[in-house]
Amino acid sequence: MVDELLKTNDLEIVLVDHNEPTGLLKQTFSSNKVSLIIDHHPENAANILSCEKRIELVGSCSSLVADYAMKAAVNLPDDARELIASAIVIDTSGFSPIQAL
Ligand SMILES: [Mn+2]
Repeated sequence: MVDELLKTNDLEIVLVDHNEPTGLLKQTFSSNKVSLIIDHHPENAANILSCEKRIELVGSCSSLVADYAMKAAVNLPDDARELIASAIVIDTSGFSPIQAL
């Protein structure tokens, strides 16, 4: 699969729930392929990625994904909506105001 992706000239990578390429992604792809970051962790000041960023320190990154999709008028299928809602409930320990990132 990585070989196929490397052949894709117009490849765009979206980082979700982290804001810097790591592991295989960092080793394999140029950072200029990252077109969007959606994350709820503090950004490393040394992060050189200059793509579009949606970084807010909220309880669940899924909230940001849902908001991004709504603003982009993306009509998510029901199973994706259910998955996002479930992740928000889990990440926020049932909407607790005190949660870990
Ligand atoms: Mn997270």
